[in-house]
Amino acid sequence: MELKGKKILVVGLGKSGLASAIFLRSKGAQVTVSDVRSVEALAQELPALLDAGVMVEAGGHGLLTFRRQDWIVVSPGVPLDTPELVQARGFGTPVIGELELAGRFLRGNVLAITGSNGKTTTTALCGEIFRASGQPTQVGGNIGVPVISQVAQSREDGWNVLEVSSFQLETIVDFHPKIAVILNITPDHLDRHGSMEHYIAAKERIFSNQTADDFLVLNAENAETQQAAVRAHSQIFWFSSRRPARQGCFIYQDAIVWRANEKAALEPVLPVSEISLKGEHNLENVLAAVCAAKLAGISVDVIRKVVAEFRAVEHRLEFVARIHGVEYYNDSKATNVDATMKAIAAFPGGIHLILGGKDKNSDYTLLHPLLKERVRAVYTIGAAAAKIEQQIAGAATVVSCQTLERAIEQAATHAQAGDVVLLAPACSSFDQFENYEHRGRVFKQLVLARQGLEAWQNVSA
Ligand code: UMA
Repeated sequence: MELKGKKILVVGLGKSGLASAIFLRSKGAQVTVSDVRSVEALAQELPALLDAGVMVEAGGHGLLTFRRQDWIVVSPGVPLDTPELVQARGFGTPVIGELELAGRFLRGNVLAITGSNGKTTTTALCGEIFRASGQPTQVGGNIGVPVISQVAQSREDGWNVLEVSSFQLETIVDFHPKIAVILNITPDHLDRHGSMEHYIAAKERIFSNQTADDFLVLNAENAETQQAAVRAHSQIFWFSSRRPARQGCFIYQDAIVWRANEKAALEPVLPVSEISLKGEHNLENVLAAVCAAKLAGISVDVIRKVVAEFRAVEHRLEFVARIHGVEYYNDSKATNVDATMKAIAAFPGGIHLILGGKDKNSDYTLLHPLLKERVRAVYTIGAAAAKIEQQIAGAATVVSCQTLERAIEQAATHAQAGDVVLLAPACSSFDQFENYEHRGRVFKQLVLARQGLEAWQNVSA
C-alpha cells in the first residue's frame, strides 16, 4: 500500500485514530482527522497532530471532508453506517479499519484472538506464554494498544499476539492471522451490528483469509463456533472443557492434555488444580491459550509454568478486598449478559450483584435461572436500570441504586460474612463512566475506601 502523497482521512480521534494519523503522516501521506468531539474536548490530542502536519476537523464529520480522499481509515468505535462513510463508499472511496492498515505493514506472525468473552484474558495469557518461550512478542489490539502503533517494532522472526473485536474485524480486507482463535460467540453489541447474524459474520471474518496452511482454534462447546467450522478453510483445532477433542486441547483425568491429531498420543500439559483463575469460562480461556501455544511449537514446560503463575487480568473477575468476611470482585469487563452469567457461575452462591449501565439491546431475562439459584440481591445502576428491573422481576430481590457508590453501600449493608459483592454489570459503561476500565477503577476505589474506613474505625474503637 503506497501512502506517500495520498490523501487519507482518519475517522475518530481516540487511541486508534491518533496512532493511525501519526503512522500515516510518517509515511508521507496527507492526513486529515475527523471527530465528532469539540476542539475543547480534543485539546490533549491536538498539539501533537498539528505539529506533525495533520489537519483536524472537530465537532462533527463534514460530507466534503469525506469526499476528497484516496482512502479512509476508520476507528473501531465508529459505526460503518455513519452517513458520511456510507456516502464516501458510494463514491468508491476505499474504507478500511486501523487493524487492516496495521496488518498491511506488520512484520512476523499473527495470533489473533476474538470471542464475545474472554478475549483479553486469553490474549494476555498467550502473550506471557509466547514471551516466556523466548520469541520476540508484542501484545496489542482491542486489549488497549492499537496495532498500528506496534508496526515499527514488529519483527520478521516474532509474534504479534492480538485481541481483535467484531468492530475491528468488520473493516478488514486482507488481514491474515497464522493462528486465529474464536473463544465463543454469544449475543453482544447488537446495538451496533443490528442482528446476531451480522455479529457472527463479523466475528467469522477472522478466518476469511486463512488457507490450509493456517490454524483455527474453536470452542467445541459453543454452538456458534461449532457452526463456524463449516465455513473455514484452515486446519481446525478444538478446545473443550467437557469432552475429548479429535485434535486440540481438553480435560482428561483432571489435567489439560493436548492431542496433535486423531492418531497422536495424549500429551499432558498441566493439572487443572494448578490454574489459579476462577470459573469454568477461565478454564476455557486457558485451554484455548494452550492450544494456540502448542500450534506455535511452544514446549509444555514453558506453558505449564506460565499458566500456573498467571493471575486474573484487571477488571476480569478481579479480587478486590475482603471486608467483614464479604469478598468484593470487580468484573467491570462483563459488559454483556453472557459474561455476567459466567461471572455468577464462578461462585456457588451468596452473591450481591451490581447490574446496569448502557444497554446494548440485551435480553436480561436470560439471567433468571442463575439469579434464582445463586444471587441474594441485585443492585441496579445507570441508564439500563429500568429495563433490567422489569426483565428480572420475580427472579431476584432488586434494590434500585442509580449510582455505583450507592450500590456498593447498599450491597455492603445487606451482605453477610461468606457472601460476595460482584460488579458484573452486563452493560457497557458509557452512560456514567469513560469506559469499563474507569468503572472498574471507581469500584475498586470505593471498595478500598470502605476497607480503609473499617480499619480506621477498628483502630479508633
Ligand atoms: N467518534 C467519531 N465518530 C463516531 C463515533 C466516534 O468521531 O461516529 C470518535 C469519538 O468521539 C472518539 C473516537 O471516535 O474520539 C473513539 O474511537 P474508538 O471508539 O474507536 O476508540 P479508541 O480509543 O480508538 O479505542 C479502540 C477500541 N474501542 C472500541 O472498539 C469502542 C478499544 O477497545 C481498543 O482498546 C483500542 O481501539 C485499541 O485497539 C475498547 C472497547 O470497548 C476496549 N472495545 C469493545 C469491547 O471490547 O467490547 C469492542
